Amino acid sequence: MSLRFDILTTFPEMFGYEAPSALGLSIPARARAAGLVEWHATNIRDFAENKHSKTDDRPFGGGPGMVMMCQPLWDAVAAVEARDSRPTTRILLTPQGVPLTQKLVEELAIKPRMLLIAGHYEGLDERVIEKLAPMEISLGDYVLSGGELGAMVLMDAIIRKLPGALGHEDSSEQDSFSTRGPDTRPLLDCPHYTKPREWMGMSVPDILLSGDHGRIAQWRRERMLERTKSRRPDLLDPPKPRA
Ligand code: 9D3
Repeated sequence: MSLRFDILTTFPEMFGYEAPSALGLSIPARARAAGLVEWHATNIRDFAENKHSKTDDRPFGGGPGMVMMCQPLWDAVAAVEARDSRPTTRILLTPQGVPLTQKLVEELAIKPRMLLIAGHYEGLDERVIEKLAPMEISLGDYVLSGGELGAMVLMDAIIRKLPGALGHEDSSEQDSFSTRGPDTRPLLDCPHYTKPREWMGMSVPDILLSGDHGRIAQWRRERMLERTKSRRPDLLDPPKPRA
């Protein structure tokens, strides 16, 4: 059975199946057309039981911004989870979450069903987080306007790991960040070239035209190490002892 994502958001239009949604093109669109994945965006607002279908309110204790109320989200989760018999892995996109890594993507890519919660406010009322007990995932240390783009990034990364999602089955194994050195740590990718052989006075490294696949593989490996050393030395550092 195919993977099912449900997204809870106050901006469901961001997840449209056709362009301009980022998921309406490229690999996610192909995977969906092939029946490998489906996604359904649901408006949390449809579940608000107050007069103006409000989903947020001012924070107790004062301060800027709005806080997402418990009731609409709680009822939205219950309704959406009942639409399919498979249990969901609940995920909240939040700056307070664990940073998304390829390792986490690969762990999630084997789940049958995920419920992604994207907030667009200062945050959710802590009590509904406690009750829902979702995994909390962050995209990294910068500020987004809301969790929706985070949800799409996560979905994209997961979808391309599904068996059959890529044209050639080995290409996701070759990714930067799943490419393993002899010591099992990931390396950055090497440079790539295509036609023409000469462009604006710049030529392609001779070795790539040599036909010697052994030496080409060795050259690529060296470039990967060199780039990783200069751009991402952190990837070559010995793993830090856990706190
Ligand atoms: C004043 C504190 N702000 C936190 C840095 C408030 C705040 C800003 C932006 C709370 C939420 C948001 C919206 N961001 C997300 O929902 C979000 C996010 C992000 O901002 N950065 C990285 N990953 C993520 S996942 C969801």
